[in-house]
Amino acid sequence: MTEHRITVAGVAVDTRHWIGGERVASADTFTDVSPIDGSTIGEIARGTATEAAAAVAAAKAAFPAWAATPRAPRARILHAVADGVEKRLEELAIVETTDNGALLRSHRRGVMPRVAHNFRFFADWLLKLDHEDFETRGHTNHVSWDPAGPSVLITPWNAPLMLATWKVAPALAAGNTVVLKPAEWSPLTASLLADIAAEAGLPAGVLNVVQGYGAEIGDALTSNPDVRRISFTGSVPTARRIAESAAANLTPLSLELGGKSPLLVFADADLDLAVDLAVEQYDNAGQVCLAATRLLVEESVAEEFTRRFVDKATALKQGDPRDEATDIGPTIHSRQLEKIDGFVQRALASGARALVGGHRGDGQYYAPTLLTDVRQDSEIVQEEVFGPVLTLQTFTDEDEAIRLANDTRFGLAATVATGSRERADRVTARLVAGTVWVNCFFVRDLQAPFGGSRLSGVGREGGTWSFDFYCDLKNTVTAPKGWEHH
Ligand code: TXE
Repeated sequence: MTEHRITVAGVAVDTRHWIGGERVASADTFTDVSPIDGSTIGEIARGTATEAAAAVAAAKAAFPAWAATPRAPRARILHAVADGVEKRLEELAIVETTDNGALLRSHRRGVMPRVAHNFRFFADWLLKLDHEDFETRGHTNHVSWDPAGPSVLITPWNAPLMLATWKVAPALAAGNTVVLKPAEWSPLTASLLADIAAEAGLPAGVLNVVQGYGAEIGDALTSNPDVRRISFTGSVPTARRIAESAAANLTPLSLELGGKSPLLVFADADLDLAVDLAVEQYDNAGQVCLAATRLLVEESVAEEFTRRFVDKATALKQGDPRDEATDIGPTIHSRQLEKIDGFVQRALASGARALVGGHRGDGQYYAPTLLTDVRQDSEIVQEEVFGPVLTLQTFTDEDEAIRLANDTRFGLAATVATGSRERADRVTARLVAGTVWVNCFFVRDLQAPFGGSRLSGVGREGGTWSFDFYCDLKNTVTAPKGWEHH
């Protein structure tokens, strides 16, 4: 018999789906493995079309009451979810690290506090969501945000709970009900979120969680005609499949996909800062959609930049992500490791040179890598690796820097290191990217629109943009006074 409750680093996790306020098993399971040492964590309910349909039905049934719940109590419940996240922060952090291998210290101090903040932010935003009425020839226009309906949220493994709650929090705040499908490589914290939400008083069916392989359960979720919104973070090929599946019902999509973002280092930059920004790209073993994986450095400072970068990168400590001193943990899965190494070995075979790394480490670890002598049209420069692999190219002037920076199919982010305000203004205006950072990286305010251009995505998440996505906007036009019956 399958054990439905497992203990992960001392924390009890239910491995079943969460549908309509109840734990539901599947006939089959899949094995969840820890990237830290390849050990088996447990057997997780493996969802099929049956559970997908049940979860959407539960979300549909719960929708009218949740949508009709006034804003203030809705916001109060979301704050209570945030309280629950904060109360169980240590547990969430250690379970996430065990499941996806990202650093425990980041989960403790950065990621999980932000998970709580995601709920607080959208709860507060809900309370001030407003558009001033305006007049048209004496008629009043009133804009309202009507909850759209059951929303399917499909999320990846690189920052499981963080990315899930970027979607769950605004969707719930907007008055929608949710079916969350976490990635099969890191399903555990979504199950804990279901517990926390229930304890916080979220009514049954408002948040549902189904687990399983995307290929087996995904289509049943995304093609369901009762689903009113689909929000997805993941890969481009999967996004295409979801778009095809959603096409029958023209279900609106929000797609946050990969990137191949540049870091432009100009000769007038503070070089130590630029090197720090570059080394930071190895965070989470490079498994970050925003990572600036293409270092573009002005030729006159390239040698010095490289020297300082190599010093810093080789001093990084790779190892157990639960150890506070560790800088880089393992890659998520043996398949991801193979994929990363495939990219690197093909690049080396076609003439690239490794200035740092260029090979696997022990187990599921990949050595932080910097490749140079790479061609702009080569695979390693054009395709997302999603591992600790950076490329280094040089440029001689601003035009060339911008041409190289914009010359991929992606447009998620870009970072500029320069000491000149005028240059920063000129360059940022010409970069194709959803987010541009100047002399900084990863600063993200939930008020700001977040998303990508080109193959990096469709739509924006954050602040008002999230509410616009999860709602059906309605404009009510009322004739001038004088028509009311008394
Ligand atoms: O992603 P998938 P994978 C990129 C990164 C990485 C590559 C592959 O380059 O190397 O994608 O990762 C679900 N219908 N990013 O294969 O398949 C799946 O179960 C519905 C960038 O893990 O896109 C999971 O929950 N859903 C990215 C989610 O999609 C389906 C983060 C993401 O998995 C489905 C992750 C289907 N047919 C990977 N097939 C980023 N933007 O940050 C799969 N899924």
